[in-house]
Amino acid sequence: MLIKKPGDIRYSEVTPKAVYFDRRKFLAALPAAFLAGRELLSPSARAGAAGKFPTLAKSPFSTTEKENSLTDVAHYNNFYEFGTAKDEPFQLARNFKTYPWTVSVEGEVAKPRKFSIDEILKLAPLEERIYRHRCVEAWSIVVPWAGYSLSALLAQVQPTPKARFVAFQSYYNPSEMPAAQHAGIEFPYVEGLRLDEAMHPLALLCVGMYGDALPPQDGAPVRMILPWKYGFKSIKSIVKIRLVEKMPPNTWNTMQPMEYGFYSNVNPNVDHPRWTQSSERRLGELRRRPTLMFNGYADQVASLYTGMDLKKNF
Ligand SMILES: Nc1nc2c(c(=O)[nH]1)N[C@H]1C(S)=C(S)[C@@H](COP(=O)(O)O)O[C@H]1N2
Ligand SMILES: [Mo]
Repeated sequence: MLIKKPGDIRYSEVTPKAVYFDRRKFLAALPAAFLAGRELLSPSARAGAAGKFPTLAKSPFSTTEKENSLTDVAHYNNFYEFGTAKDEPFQLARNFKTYPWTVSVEGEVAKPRKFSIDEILKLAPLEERIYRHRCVEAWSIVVPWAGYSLSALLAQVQPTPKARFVAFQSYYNPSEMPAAQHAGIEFPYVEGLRLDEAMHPLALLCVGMYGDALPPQDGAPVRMILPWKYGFKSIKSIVKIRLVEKMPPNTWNTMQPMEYGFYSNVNPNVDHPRWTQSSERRLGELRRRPTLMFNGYADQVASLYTGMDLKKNF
């Protein structure tokens, strides 16, 4: 490791990529004097360095499939606020300030309230959930996420009988996210779920991956992971969750309604108008593998959609 003049160097420049993304190893390798100069770390790295997760319960929902590497997952992202190329978010989100952070949970609830990220971290025991996650663009990843079921957060605010959907909103600040204006979609990024989907135990309120806080480009400090739906439903860097009566808008459906629906359940039998959804490429592999109904989570979630025409409700 090359450390000459700490004042002149950036966090990312002193370490090879693999180490840069493994803060435990990174911090262990640092001399104490250097650690004292933590101003060198990006704000989110500072927050993350203090907040790694020592004990994560293993989740029965985890797949036993081979995990992708942290380096792969953290260098290949969709986060249009920080650019549309897959390798842009990792560079452009580097200084994204994700601490302190507040999520407002409001709307059709008996007890609306704002949660600080520290409160969110303590609300329920954090679990490690190794999920398959599939982008609508037909690449997929297997990631050990950290979090707990969104239902634990929703229980805190007590949805009223009128609440039938959940609307999510991402953070947006054009001055922190200058690349967003070239993305071709509207911000803030919004998403939605039916209340029963949001309450399903698989719906993960996610605060970490690979045993540590989320890197900014993966949606720090808190995002959704919905493993049976295409990746764009898994909204990043959430600031607002609103319980509502009517189906809320979701960004990609608003932009291209013929191409992206509200439900967006992974479905190998319903192609995207411009490409097949019947197969996918796991990040780091060349071969294509068949895509499974509900991304392989049919046993758990198919009953949510009983009686629905999934070709119409794509
Ligand atoms: N706010 C926001 N959330 C977002 C996106 C985005 O552009 N902005 N992209 C979505 C898409 S298309 C995918 S595939 C996943 C990617 O998550 P990852 O980069 O952690 O793999 O995030 C989703 N969440
Ligand atoms: Mo995606």
